[in-house]
Amino acid sequence: MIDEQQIQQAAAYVKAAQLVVVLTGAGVSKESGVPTFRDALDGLWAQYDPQQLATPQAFRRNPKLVWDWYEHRRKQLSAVAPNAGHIAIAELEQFVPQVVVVTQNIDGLHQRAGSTDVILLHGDIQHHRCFAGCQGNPTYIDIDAFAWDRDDGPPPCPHCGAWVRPDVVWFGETLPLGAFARAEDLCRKAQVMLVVGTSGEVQPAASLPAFARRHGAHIIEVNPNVSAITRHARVFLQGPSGEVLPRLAAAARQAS
Ligand code: BJW
Repeated sequence: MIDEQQIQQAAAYVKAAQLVVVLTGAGVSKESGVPTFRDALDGLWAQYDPQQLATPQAFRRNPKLVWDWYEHRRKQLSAVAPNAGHIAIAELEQFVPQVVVVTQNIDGLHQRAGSTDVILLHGDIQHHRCFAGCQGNPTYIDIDAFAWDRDDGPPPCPHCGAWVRPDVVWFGETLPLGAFARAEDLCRKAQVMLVVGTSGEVQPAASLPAFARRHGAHIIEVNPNVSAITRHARVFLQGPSGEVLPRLAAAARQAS
């Protein structure tokens, strides 16, 4: 149980800030019904390890398997909605001069909740591109613009015939051009970084809280569990983000 004093302390930092960077991970979407990255897979997918599927090597080895996993997750996402945590983050924009969400999530829920400035570090599951980057990297492909047998796995790229892949960042791949550089630049300037629902295990996103702290930001973490980020946190609000963030946003709104 988080005591009110911690919420008030975090709210005072938020209220005093000109720029708040909100770094999010899979935990922020947990209460929408989206499993976190390290949750065990269920149903047909229970035998697979997500860390083994989210790689270019896995896609090269078995494009249909990896494609079907993303199709399964896209279907899951069509049935979920932003939760109170996403909505509270979007509401911060009403009383903080600048709020930028830097998310590792590919689910689009921050945008759907109304956050207006969202940096996608790991891409977007709704978009697709050519695996070979044949017209320059990335070569985006609209998979609804042509027909193919959806039971066969990924379609061929209409330009070059290579596989089409989801526009996400797999292990060993570099982050989208400009996204990480902008996130780092904002971390240099932010007075507060709110870190929500990430294990802090995956680089380079995991390096951002320590970087922001070195540049003077107060780190506020929201997570039901201790993470690799907790040691950097000035305030650790230990609990699910769908409960903690509305309390934090309400306290910051009152204070302003
Ligand atoms: C709640 C909650 C509730 C629960 N409320 N919270 C330096 C050192 C060591 C390794 C590396 C390094 N630099 C690079 C690497 C390699 C690698 C890496 O980091 N590996 C580690 C595993 C060690 N990184 C990369 O390869 C990156 N690329 C790169 O660095 O390029 C340069 C380079 C190239 C070549 C060689 C070397 C360098 C790319 C990383 C891409 C990650 N992609 C994925 C998949 C995206 C697509 C998909 O979803 O399928 O992104 S992996 C996966 O992890 C996904 C996530 O965005 C990411 C982070 O996970 P996240 O969000 O933290 O989720 P979880 O599940 O780990 O944690 C959930 C948290 O929520 C927990 O803390 C819970 O407690 C909490 N929670 N309920 C709030 N209700």
